[in-house]
Amino acid sequence: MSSKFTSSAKNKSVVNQNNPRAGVVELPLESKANPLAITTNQGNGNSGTSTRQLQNLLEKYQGDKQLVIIQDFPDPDALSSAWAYLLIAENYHISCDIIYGGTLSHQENIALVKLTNLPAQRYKPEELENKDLSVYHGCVLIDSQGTNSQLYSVVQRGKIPLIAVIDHHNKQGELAAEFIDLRPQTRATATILTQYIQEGLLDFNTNNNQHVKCATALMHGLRSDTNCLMQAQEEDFLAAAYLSRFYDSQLLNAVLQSARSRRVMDVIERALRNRIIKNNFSLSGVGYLRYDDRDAIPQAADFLVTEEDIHTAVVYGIVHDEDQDIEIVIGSLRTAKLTLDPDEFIKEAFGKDSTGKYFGGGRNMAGGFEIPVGFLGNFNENSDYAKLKWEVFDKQIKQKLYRLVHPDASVIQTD
Ligand SMILES: [Mn+2]
Repeated sequence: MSSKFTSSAKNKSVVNQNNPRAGVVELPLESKANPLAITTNQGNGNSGTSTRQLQNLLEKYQGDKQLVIIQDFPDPDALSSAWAYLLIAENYHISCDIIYGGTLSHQENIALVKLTNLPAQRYKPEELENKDLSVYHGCVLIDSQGTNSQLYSVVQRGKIPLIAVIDHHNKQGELAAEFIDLRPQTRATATILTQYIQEGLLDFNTNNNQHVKCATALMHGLRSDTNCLMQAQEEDFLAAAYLSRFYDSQLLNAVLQSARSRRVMDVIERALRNRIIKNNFSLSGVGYLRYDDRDAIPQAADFLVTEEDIHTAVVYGIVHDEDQDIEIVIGSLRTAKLTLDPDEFIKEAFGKDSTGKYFGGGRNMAGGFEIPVGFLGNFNENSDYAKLKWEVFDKQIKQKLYRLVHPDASVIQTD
């Protein structure tokens, strides 16, 4: 959101007087300038009209395929709003591809995309140029008016009609789109998309994982464009209040822990991909890690335990300590189950070493273990050997955990 509009709701009318480009004053001018436009929302908090007009548009284009373009360096508001549009459009049997021309540079954005599986694809302009665009019946600009996207001109040259523009930035120039919903005094595009959903374009449902993740993304987008709601206005708070019924606060928290490096994110991604779920336990081996990244293991466990119907997560990997040139299996347990004592669980699962010392233990809600790889350590330049070694440790740890998680199951059949 532009810094011009940092006023509170109280002095909104002052903004309108001082800046004719903002709010209701602009409406008649814009309508004239855009004879093609179905609507230009005045952003006065009553979005019902534009919601109905968007609905008509979506009904008209049922079965189509659309390109959703967001800015080259997408922020959470753009990413989440584009995703919400995609889900709404899907509801009307319109399939969308979300594209951007630059990179995801901020940790939080990488986190948002990876942790929610947000379906946005990066295209270099020349790549898009070589792509067959004729499969798309139209394009849509979200949280953008095309000026901050290298891809928009490629799409224009490809003669893909601009169907809709949904944005909260000041008007950047003339746009000939069938549906234009520009609301310069709305703090976040996520607020606009949330209003569409709330007004019936999509039936958000907490049992739908995608909806929960999208609501979480929208909450993040809304927060990040309003400086953690400190610059939010009534409509943003109302949108946030609505999203609060569906979003996953722990997932949002995971996204917000943005100090994590890219490699840490990769470990979390591996943990997500490799997880095995048994009796409400989520178990995941992440393979080899650099010593600097060992903290990724507890972070991954923190994240896995946030999954629906999971009360306990265990994540482990082989960490290489370059300084001492040793390898150690490091694992973390996180639990939300009050009756599970992590200390007892870890001690029971892994027992003691030859000197009588436990391999690990725990505290309230959390535990960890460290098992030296010892004689089998290193020599990982031989990838077959490294792979075999990981498989042995992975299997051994799983067997030990399965005894407690699923007492009847046996990992290795000996007959
Ligand atoms: Mn925005």
